[in-house]
Amino acid sequence: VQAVFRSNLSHLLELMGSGKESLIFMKKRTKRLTAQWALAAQRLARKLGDIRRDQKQILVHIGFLTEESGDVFSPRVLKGGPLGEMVQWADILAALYVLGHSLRVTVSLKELQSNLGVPPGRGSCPLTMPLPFDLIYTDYHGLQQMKQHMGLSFKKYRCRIRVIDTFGTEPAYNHEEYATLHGYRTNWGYWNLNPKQFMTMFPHTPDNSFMGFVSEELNETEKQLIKGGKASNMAVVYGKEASIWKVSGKEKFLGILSKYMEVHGTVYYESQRPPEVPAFVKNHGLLPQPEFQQLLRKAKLFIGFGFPYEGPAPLEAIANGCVFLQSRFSPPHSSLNHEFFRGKPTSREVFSQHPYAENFIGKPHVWTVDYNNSEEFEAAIKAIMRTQVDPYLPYEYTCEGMLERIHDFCTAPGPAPPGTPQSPFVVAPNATHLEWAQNASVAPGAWPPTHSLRAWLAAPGRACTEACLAHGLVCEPAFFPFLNGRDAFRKLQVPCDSTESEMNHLYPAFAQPGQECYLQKEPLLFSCAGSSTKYHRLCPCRDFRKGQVALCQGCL
Ligand code: U2F
Repeated sequence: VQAVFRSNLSHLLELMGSGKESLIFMKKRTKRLTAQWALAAQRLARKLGDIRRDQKQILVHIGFLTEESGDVFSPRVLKGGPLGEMVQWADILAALYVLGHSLRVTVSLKELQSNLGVPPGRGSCPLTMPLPFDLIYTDYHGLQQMKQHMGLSFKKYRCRIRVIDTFGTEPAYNHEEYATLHGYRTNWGYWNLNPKQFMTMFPHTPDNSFMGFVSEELNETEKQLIKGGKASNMAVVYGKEASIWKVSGKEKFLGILSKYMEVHGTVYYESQRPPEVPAFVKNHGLLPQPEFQQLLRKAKLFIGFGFPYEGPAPLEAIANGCVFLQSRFSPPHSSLNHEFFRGKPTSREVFSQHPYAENFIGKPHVWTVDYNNSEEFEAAIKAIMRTQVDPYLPYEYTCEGMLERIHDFCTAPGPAPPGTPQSPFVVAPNATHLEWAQNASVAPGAWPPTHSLRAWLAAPGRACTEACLAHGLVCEPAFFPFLNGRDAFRKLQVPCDSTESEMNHLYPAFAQPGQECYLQKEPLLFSCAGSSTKYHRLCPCRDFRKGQVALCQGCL
């Protein structure tokens, strides 16, 4: 069956079920964004022309909302608890539905079992039975439940699973044997999936897929209206839960801020002002999403206190014409030194509250400063008050951008099979850089197209994620197989005295002392993330579209 774009979301709202506060929040959001989704669908349809798209049977099992995994989120929806995950799931559902796929949505173990055809109450089903879905979107909780209740089918069909994983899972943590042997085993990880099956909220590492979410897009008239209506001395604090306001040094930097601006908050409270919120702050209490947006439209500044990490709110603030001010983390936070990230299957270092805002948006919309340095902080406030900024939303966070990206995931044939034979390279004048020969014979339909491959030998201690970015490119793990051979080393003029093939998430790589070259033995361990001062890593990079980093320039 061919997939047809949909613009009426009322059936989706029915599919989403009801009862839980989290579902109510998600449905309100979907309803509010219907017109935006419809418009985006129209635009993408025009762009794609008459490309044939197959309708997929998709199960969406939202594990963290099931009672069986504790559902700690739903009771906190109206109390300042996290909403980012619900924002994202609402948008995933909307995107898949608008693309014309056939959806089932489950938020309990019972519903999951009945959709999978597992007899309830019998625990796991020992037999492999046909799976009536082409794809299953779930999260780590859902994955656990499926493993417990699908029996052998779980293994058989696991390539159909997509795991929504906010902060990402690096290959070293995903590979069971490797994680166990080398200390990368965590409570979440080692599922031996293809790392691309994990889908993140922001484009953290290209080892995973970038799912994202959306923020409301403004038309020109609205943008002008907002610019005209800004109160230049109004700041809103990022933090809907009182605990976020317990931050050291707050008196000092909030004191400076309040000299220049009126400080507003949207902190949840029961009957009286939480003691963490100073008296000079005008607290509106937790606001419903549309009212929160209205507040952002009036404000000049949205200021973060360091937590929550990587949420949707800063993008909304910037889309509504605010400047986002956040603290720089030095040293960076990671699973090695911070409670929040401890046990998460990633060693990514987070250099500020919102690295995406810092690196992909930046000034004049985003200022990242040291809050302990009063001069730097005060100078930033003064500069921000002087600058005029336009509302800005990166394309990848618009409805159209999200549809375009997911459409691509659904249709792309996936990474080239490991062990693809070596293909011709051209050596760039600078011998540390290879270009894929334009006329190289490659598998038809391979994605991303191999002509976008650029290979670099990274400096010691540098991860491929960074090495590629330093050249204005992104690391593309699908291209690792093309670099994993003697041929690639030779073309890069790397003098290998010996070559060994081993399991190591940093390989292919070159070690200077001893002139040894190392190849990757285990395709699941190809990883853009990770570095060691011992190795020059061999990095596959590709170009990307500005505002849609998941896609390369010539690949739609
Ligand atoms: C992030 O979770 P949060 O949900 O805490 O992220 P936020 O950026 O604070 O906000 C999410 C939404 O809350 C809305 C706002 C955002 O879309 O419009 N909101 C609101 O409705 N009313 C208000 O008064 C204020 C905000 C992240 F998303 C999660 O994945 C992480 O688990 C969590 C911890 O790092 O951070």
